[in-house]
Order: sequence, then C-alpha cells, then structure tokens
Amino acid sequence: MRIDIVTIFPAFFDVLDVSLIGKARDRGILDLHVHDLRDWTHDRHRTVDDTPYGGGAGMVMKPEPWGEALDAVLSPDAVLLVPSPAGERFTQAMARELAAEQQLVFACGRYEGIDQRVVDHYAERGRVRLVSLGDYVLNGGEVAAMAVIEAVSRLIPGVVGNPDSLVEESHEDGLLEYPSYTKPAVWRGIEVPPVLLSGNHAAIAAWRREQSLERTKRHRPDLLP
Ligand code: 6GU
Repeated sequence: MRIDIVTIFPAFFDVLDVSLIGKARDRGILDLHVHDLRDWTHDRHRTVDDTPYGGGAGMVMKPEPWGEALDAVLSPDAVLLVPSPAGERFTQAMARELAAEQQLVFACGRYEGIDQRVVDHYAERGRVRLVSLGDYVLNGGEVAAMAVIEAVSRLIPGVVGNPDSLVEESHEDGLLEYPSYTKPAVWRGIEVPPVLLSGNHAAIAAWRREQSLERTKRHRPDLLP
C-alpha cells in the first residue's frame, strides 16, 4: 500500500520509522511519503492560511496550496482522507475497508480546517472521506492520521507477524477484549484467575467470553445489541 501525508508538520510523522510500521516500510509492504504543504506555496512567507469569510475566530487553510499538493500526490484510484472532528467516526470496520486500498492520501489540516472547496473539488473527481477519531477536539489532523495509519497498516498482510493476534482483539468481534495475564502466577499478592492455569481450553474460552461481555457492558454498553 502507498500512503501519502500532506501536512505543515512533517516532523509529526518521524516516528513512523520505528516499530512494526518501520519494519513494514523497510520490507516494502508500506510505501509511505510525507510532504510539507508549504512546498506548494509561492510567496515569501509560505502562507497556508487566511481569515475566514463571514468572520469568526481562527484561520482557515487556503485552497491553492492544497490543490497543488493533492494534484501532485493523488492517483486516480486513491482515497483522500481528511481528518476532521466533523467527519464520520473512524472504526475498525473502516480500517478493514481502507486496508484493501492501493493508495491512501491524508490531508492534515490545522487551524479551523481547510477551505471546504478543496473537499468538494476532489469529491467530484474521486473518493474523499472525512474521518473523526471521536468526540473531542485535537489541534489538527496529524495525530488522527497517525492513528488511522496504525490501525489500517496492521491489517495489511505481513505487517503484524502473527496474524492470530489480529482476530482476538477488541472490536474485531464487536466486543472489548478480555484481560490478559502472564507470569508470575502471583504478583504483589494478586493471583492470576485460576481458570487460566487449568489447562481446560473450553473453560478458558468461556471465561474470556464472559469477561469480554462484562467489560463491554461496563465500559461500552452502546456496542451491545
Ligand atoms: Cl480527525 N481532527 C481533529 N482536529 N480533532 C479531532 C479529530 C480529528 N478526531 C477527533 N478529534
């Protein structure tokens, strides 16, 4: 998969050199490119924002640099992802859809967002999705893009070493994941639940299921039917 990120803070994405994503890049599974939006400005101050029409607080990102940047990096079959608190909620289901794509392009806005005409223009020519991580406000799209990139890339075959670790996780079966334990069997006087030491695989599976349901009921009742 090819991933392009356009941002005024390329340094945010330096950490994509490390861990599983870094390894996937080294092995050619992920072809990741970070672009500085200011490379597509032409004035001395490399201006990317201006005051909003209609008034109001904050600044809006100008359409011209975005148009030049996206014309340069978008291929016809790409999905343009615009992180925005006004977007559709990002979910594991969306991560699975995006993991099947050839190219993802992230347009990371700052300030009060990108001039709406940029989204409208590319929506007429290809696929565009506004994505939100959840109901809270970040300073810009960079951290959200990073979250989407990690959630999507770990679903690409070969990125995560053991594919079994993909299926037993929170949200893959619609429930939250059960709690996990490792050695020692007693730590600071706290025992590992005895069923996990029993060797009874059916009992372990039943216990884990019950724990998943319990956690989901407590923390995310909205996920239950
Ligand atoms: Cl995608 N962007 C911003 N700026 N804030 C957010 C968000 C995205 N998702 C949740 N909050």
